[in-house]
This record gives sequence, C-alpha cells and structure tokens, in this order.
Amino acid sequence: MTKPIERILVTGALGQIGTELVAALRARYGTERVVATDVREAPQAFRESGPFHTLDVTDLAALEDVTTRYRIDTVFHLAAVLSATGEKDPVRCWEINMRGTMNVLRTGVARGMARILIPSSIAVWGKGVPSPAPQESALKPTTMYGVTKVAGELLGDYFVRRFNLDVRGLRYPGIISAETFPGGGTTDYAVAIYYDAVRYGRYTCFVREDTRLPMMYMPDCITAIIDLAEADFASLKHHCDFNVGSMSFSAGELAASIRRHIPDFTVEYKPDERQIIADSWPDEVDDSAAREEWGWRPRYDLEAMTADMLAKLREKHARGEI
Ligand code: AKB
Repeated sequence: MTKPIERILVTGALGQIGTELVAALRARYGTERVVATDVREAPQAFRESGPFHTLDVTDLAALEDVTTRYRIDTVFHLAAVLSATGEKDPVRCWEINMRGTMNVLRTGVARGMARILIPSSIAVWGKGVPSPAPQESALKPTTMYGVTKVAGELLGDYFVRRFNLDVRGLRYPGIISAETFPGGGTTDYAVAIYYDAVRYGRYTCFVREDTRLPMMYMPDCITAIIDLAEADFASLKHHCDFNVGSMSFSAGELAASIRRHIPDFTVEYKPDERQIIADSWPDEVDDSAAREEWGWRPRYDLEAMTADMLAKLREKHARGEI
C-alpha cells in the first residue's frame, strides 16, 4: 500500500535540483513540512525561507537525529558527487554517494518511512549502449559516479524486495536551469552556454560540436520526481531505475537555438577530459516504462527551453546577479 507523504527531508538541498525541488515541495506540501539539508551552510535568504539543517549524509547518527526530530517519513536524497568531480577524486565520490545512499536507506527502514526518492542518471551506461538506451540493458559505466549510480539503483531495489521499503528512482539526463548553477557534472556545458551567451555573447565549450546528449529542462525535472513520488506503488513494475527522456541535441544545435535569439553569439569548441565521459553516455533514452507506469510526459523542447532560459538569465543579468 502507498503510504501518504507527510514530512519531507531533502538532502543536497543547495544544489542545482535541490534549490528548486525544495521550493516546489514547499508550495505543494507546506513550508514547515519540508526540511532542507545540505553539507554546506545555507545563505541567509534560504535559511529564512523554511526549515534548514546542515547535514553530512555520511554521518548516520546526524541523519537519524534530524529525521527523528522532524518525524520525517519521506526523503528526496539528492546529495551526490557528480561525474566530472567524481573523476578527480573517485574514492571520495564512492564514499559520499554510497555511504550517503546506504545511510538514507537504513534510516528509512529504521523509521518505517513512507517513501525514499533517489535520482539516478544517464551515467549508468557506458560506451556502446544502443540508442535509444533501453530500459533494460547492460550497465557498464566508466566513471566512478556511474558506478555509484548503478550500485545505488541495485541497492534501492534490494531494499524494496528485502525490507519492503518504498524506494523509487529515475535516471536523469543533463538538467538545464537558470536558478542555481550545477556543480561538477559533464552536462554543465549545456547550462554554462546560456549564462555566457547572455553575459559575453560568446562561449568556450568543453565538448565537441557534434556531442549529442539527452537533456531536460528544470520544470520537467521537478514534475518527474514529484509525479514518481506520488504514483501508486502497486502500478510500478520498476522502482529505482526509470529512464526519463525529454529532449536530445548536440552542442552545435544548442548553440544554434541560442543564436536564433542572439544572432552574434559565437562558440569555440575546446574539448577537455569531460569529452570522454560525454562520449560514453547514450544520446537518447527509451522512457516508455516511465510513461506507462506513472504517466511521465515532458513539456519542454529545445526551443521552448531556450526562450525561457534566456528570458530568465537576461533578468538576472539586468539585476546584476550574473
Ligand atoms: C553529470 O553530468 O554528471 C550529471 C548527470 C548527467 O548525472 N548532470
């Protein structure tokens, strides 16, 4: 039976997805019912917007303490080291991603929680994956981040079977947004290009022009995880590994869509070590399981996203924020 969501904890709440997910969850469930946590101290405005705690997810006692204090029944576990940062210190990536995930799952069992949401990523695949990447396929990632995401999916599914814990997850593509800049991912170029287009009218891109990856705009990213959280457990055949597609484009096509708004915009392509990671990921995913099992439907395409991103970033630029 699907238990109701009453009191929510978000880890990694100061990150790119976390900042916008916390706002969306508070609008939906009420400010006091959503406790934001992050290993970093929050800026004053964020602290004043609702309950916030600094929390290192590798510290089991601290996690148990905050979930007990607020009688948390649902966790959105976003805290993770991403792909590019993970390659700089793979041991730290494993430690934070795996210990954090295990601690959240253990706490979920100990407290009889209603729901645990753990995002996965297109990083679960490695070179040679068919296109579109099928829901069921061999997972042979070449980054430590990808290894932890595969292990995290398997661990979540294990907790569903072994402990009857309601754990759910989805494989996010690159996420594009104008609110909080992403940190340490391979797909960060698809966000940085918009910022630099607005600020400087030019961008130096760290992947080749023909690099094509699956991407998603933030409003769809937020809808996806909340819709998955609210789906009836009985209708789910999969649990922690849903493919979710939205759009797919090359870096060159992204630049062209910006150029339709900023005709003089120029891009120089200087691939660095992140190119190898990008080349190992699929360029498209088959998300029919998410569509069938919990009604996934993305709203934004590249043109709609570009218009919205540029409008938002131009406002920020005018206010002197970027
Ligand atoms: C990254 O680039 O590491 C992330 C991801 C695709 O999971 N944005």
